[in-house]
Amino acid sequence: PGPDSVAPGHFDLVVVSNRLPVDYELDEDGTESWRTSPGGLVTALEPMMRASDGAWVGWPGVADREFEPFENDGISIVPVRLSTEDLELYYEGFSNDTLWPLYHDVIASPSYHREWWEAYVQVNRRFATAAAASAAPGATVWVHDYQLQLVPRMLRDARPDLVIGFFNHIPFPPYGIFAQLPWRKQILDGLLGADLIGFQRLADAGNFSRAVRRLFGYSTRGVAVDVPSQNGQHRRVIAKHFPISIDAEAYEEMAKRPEIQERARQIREDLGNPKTIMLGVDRLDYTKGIGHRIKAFGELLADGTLSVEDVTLVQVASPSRERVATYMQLRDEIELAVGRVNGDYSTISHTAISYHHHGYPREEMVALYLAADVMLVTALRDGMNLVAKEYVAVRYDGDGVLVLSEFAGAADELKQAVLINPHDIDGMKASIMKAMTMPKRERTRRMRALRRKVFDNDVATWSAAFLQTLTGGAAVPSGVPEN
Ligand code: GDG
Repeated sequence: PGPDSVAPGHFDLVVVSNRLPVDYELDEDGTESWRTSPGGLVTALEPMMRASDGAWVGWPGVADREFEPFENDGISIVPVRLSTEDLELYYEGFSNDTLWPLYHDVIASPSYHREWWEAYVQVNRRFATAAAASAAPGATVWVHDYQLQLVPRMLRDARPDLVIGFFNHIPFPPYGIFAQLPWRKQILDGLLGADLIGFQRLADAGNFSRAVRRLFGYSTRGVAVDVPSQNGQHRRVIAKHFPISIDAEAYEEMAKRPEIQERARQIREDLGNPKTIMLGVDRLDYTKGIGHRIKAFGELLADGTLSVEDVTLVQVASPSRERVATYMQLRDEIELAVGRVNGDYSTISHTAISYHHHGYPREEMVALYLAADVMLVTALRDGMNLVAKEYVAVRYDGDGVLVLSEFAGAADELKQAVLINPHDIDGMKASIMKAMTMPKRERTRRMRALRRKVFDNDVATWSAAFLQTLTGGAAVPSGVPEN
């Protein structure tokens, strides 16, 4: 049956995201298994999913394989099939080479290809069909992120009985940039199928409402958008910001484990016990400003303000989207820059930049956060940036300085960080020095304020706020964790 004639399923809460919260694993001896990938979103939604008969619809991470729905850790998993070609056109193409750069202020130039768009429509339809077939009558469906912006409309057409929410994890661009998109109207119309559209920042919600006014002429008031329906009536859609967060307590708990603290000490020692350890943790992505950070650090070494005897920059650049050409180029650029700085300034005993193109276990990330005196988050544009919040959650010792780009959504909340404009290299150098030389009392005062922010709005608070707004409070699935 087509998506317009789907029989309802039996789940009261359906989460839809490109990637499922489980990874498919195939051992050398051919044994197949599923491993839960412990993201913040899963942690936040798990209790509600368990309490309210929830299902998660998404792609299991292997191409060209059909899997039957199954249960994992009390959550029903509904796998959506993606072919190798879908991955090339819908995922690497339209999602990561059209929408990603467009929504991040065209830091890289977006490619517009009609075949990519067609695949995006087709794959969105597949997700919508799977969600519609899973949702019970009147169920709540929560769709996530830029890969699935057409799903809300497709779902509403197939199942007008559903309550539909959408959350955009990345920025929503200003109209002057969004307007480049050849399919801008279809995307807005897709999103407007939802009852609630969530964004990271107030500015993102504003950009969205402005685009709706410009392209459709619908009237908007505050967070409300009135979408005309056939009979001269309006359907009210809410577009509002809900800044995402992390499971702050879980990070703090890990930071307090003796073996992780021992590992942090070990890291410092292995780096030669420098006076200051600076840290960057990012997916290797052009939005993260890794090159700008290395330039500032290199200049501080070049002009003698810093010496490798005293300072080391640890940069974790986890592998990302390695089949997209822009990302291959970026890797070459970053590794050339790192090699130059290390070639010029490292000594046999002291490395200027300890660079790691690896993904690490979460425990190792926490040990790194603990070991770092200064955390550098220098994104050119970022929806939120969870790394900034993780660093803060880990520093229960009240020490450590967060240097944070104004262009990360996190800067709207984390105002007691040392805020920087990463495009201003001199300004960034001055801020790095300020962070390095900040008196203990000021470090503690700022960290305490930052921690309050992160613990007051953790990921459970975030998801509860979104779902309560979506369902008007009443129909919120029971078991919403209290904070
Ligand atoms: C998107 C938006 C928004 C990184 N390397 C390793 C590792 N990580 C973890 C971090 C953090 C996560 O990955 C990255 O989250 P960010 O928020 O920093 O950035 P994006 O991946 O771009 O996420 C972003 C987010 O969605 C949520 O809405 O904040 O703006 O772009 O948790 O710790 N984790 C492990 N090993 C690594 O090597 N274990």
